Amino acid sequence: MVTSTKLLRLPDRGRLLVAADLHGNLRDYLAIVAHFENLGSDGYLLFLGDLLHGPYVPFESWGGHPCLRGRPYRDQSPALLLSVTELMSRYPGRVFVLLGNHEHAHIGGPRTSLFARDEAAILEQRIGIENSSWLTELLSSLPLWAVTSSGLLFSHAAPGALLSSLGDLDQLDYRLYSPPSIRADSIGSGAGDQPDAAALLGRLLWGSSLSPALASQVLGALGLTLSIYGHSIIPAGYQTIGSQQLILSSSFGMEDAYKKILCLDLAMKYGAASALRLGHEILPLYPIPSAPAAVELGRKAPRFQATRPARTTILRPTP
Ligand SMILES: [Mn+2]
Repeated sequence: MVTSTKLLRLPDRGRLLVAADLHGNLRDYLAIVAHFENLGSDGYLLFLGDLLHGPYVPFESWGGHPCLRGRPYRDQSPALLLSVTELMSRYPGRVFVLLGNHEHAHIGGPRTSLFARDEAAILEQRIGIENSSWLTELLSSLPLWAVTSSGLLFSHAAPGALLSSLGDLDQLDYRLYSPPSIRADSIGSGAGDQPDAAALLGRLLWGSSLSPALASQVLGALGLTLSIYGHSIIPAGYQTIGSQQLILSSSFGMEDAYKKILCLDLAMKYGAASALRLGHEILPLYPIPSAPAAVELGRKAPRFQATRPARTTILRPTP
């Protein structure tokens, strides 16, 4: 497995669990970890970004905001960050996080303001200066895209730019960003339309979907077949667009009963979005299955439990 800064190449075999858009929901995060640990030793876990920045609103006013659907929770981004870094060190090379626009807000992207005027500033205040510099280092190291040799592309938002090769991602600098100046459905209309690196990043982190024709262009140029991303709230948990796009909603803005994750066979070639079937590759987040596989195999089921800090600095979750 080769990992460059912006591009993650996933392994060729094993099972991959994919989840999108947690926005500080620790309960859903732990449910995803339980699914992952049930996969056993050939399991991998990929988060499609936007782990951070959840609601601070009192539960009484839950529902007054369009994103406040489902079971009320309070933002637990600090605890979630600590937990995911702990998980990465517990399972080296098996847990991955892609950069979302809410992570990007901490390292050069536009400040997000879903629940506060500047969510990045608020989170950095909560965790303090020392942890904030640790956070900057962590987020700067996150890849933007993940791909498989079988042709899958994973990203946070719709892959809204026509690249000539995956190597084009290397020109990106997370500190350099300019907002998309043209509509996402007009990308790549001509050879002279190549955006600079800052504009390219803008197109890759904020788009909600692509037309089937553009998805075909973007994926075709890279030899890929199917694009999977989050970023938008899909009330049913997932939505396909044409044959080459699937949008996944695992947590944020969702009712528990509709939250979805993906469980994919990395050795399998999924030629079209329709190859991802509800109940097979597309799974409900809840209820969390028990771990019969691990017990049957007679090995000790790994438990998620913080036994030691991942770094010398410890993030303190607020009550
Ligand atoms: Mn997003």
